[in-house]
Amino acid sequence: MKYQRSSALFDEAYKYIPGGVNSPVRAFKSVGGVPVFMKSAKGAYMTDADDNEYIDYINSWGPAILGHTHPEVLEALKKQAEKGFSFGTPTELETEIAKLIVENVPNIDQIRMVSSGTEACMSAIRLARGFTKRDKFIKFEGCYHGHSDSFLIKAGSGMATFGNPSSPGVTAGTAKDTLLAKYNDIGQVEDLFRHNQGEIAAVIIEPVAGNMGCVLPENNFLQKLRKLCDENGALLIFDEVMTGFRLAFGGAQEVFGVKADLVTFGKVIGGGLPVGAFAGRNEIMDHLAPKGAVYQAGTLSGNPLAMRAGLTTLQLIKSDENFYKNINKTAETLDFEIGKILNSKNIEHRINRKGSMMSVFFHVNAVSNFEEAANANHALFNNFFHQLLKNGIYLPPSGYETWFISNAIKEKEIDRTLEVIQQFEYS
Ligand code: KE4
Repeated sequence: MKYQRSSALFDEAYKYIPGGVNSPVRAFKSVGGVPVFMKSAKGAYMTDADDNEYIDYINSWGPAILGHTHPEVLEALKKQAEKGFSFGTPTELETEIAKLIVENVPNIDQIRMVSSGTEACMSAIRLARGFTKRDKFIKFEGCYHGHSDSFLIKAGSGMATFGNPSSPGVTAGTAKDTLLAKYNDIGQVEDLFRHNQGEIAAVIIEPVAGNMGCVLPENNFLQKLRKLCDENGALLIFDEVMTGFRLAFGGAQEVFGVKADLVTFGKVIGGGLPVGAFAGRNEIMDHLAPKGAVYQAGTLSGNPLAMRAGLTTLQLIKSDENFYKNINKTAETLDFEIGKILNSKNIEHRINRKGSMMSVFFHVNAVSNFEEAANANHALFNNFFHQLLKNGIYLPPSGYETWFISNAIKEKEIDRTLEVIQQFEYS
């Protein structure tokens, strides 16, 4: 692989864009090396500025679940663009996609569109606070809900204390209302409710975590959170920015049979265009402006291009009765075959997978929370990442991220991926 163009482009970008990127994870800081600049993508493949081609396991961090530049989405987007890009007025299209989502995702009556997952999660917490008239909320170490201040918090010393800012610019006043617990540790959540009685507005969780690598709920963790929230008058918020319309058409609520009070979305529902959303039952959503007093707004919320790309994507998924069976089967095959290869090389590892989300952790045999994810051998992952990259396979550039399988990845791509993994010298 030649990277001259990417290298030159990175130097140029570095002059005008902080760190040369518009989102930190793209800078390859975790895996090292020069980030590859992509110029086009189609189906299962991306092409970089040096005309190298890659099998894509990021798929824009989830949105390209159909594969890149699906012809029917492209056609629909072209037609929509000819009618105008954004009006700042209500449009029928927004109702059409809202109706489709409300009719197919359990326990929601209304949905508000925004332009990112960050906006969706930030707004959901504000709405939960406005609805419950409480200030604090619980999140889990290793879960990421976007970059709004309340979420950029690391664990304080001891679980009864408050969180601490994990980024400059986040105030202690903000951090004090964010409580942290370990993913899959229901005892810590019980303790937080006990130490903060009547003060906790919500628990927000990635029902399948994808931001510490893929980590699954265990021992009915979600069901136990539901019970604790009911007992303490707190709302349960499922952050389904990743899992929404990826794990199933009804998302994680459908897969796990657990009712959330608010659900956030992003990624897939915009088909690759900027989008986010949050949804819930009427009793809660009616508190949102202009109907209620909880304010939230956005110039490009529900804009026609993102709505058309998202609606067409959802319609294509819904029309294919084998869609989830197929992408889940692809992930299952990769999981099984990669496991066979690593076992044959006596490489201790853990592959966590749910549906079409998966991660490979090296030199650990179980990963159920952030601490265990951090104990994996990330130096080895970084070598693994670069071995695949130089052989035309693009993984998420961090051992703390999740692979997103698209419906465009088929036997040919699986075989090539396994061939390269087989050849890797694990040192
Ligand atoms: P955005 O603001 O990036 O659209 O969404 C924030 C967000 C919220 N909730 C979950 C569960 C998420 O995974 C995300 C964003 N995911 C990351 C991937 N780890 C986006 C990639 C990036 O930050 O560039």
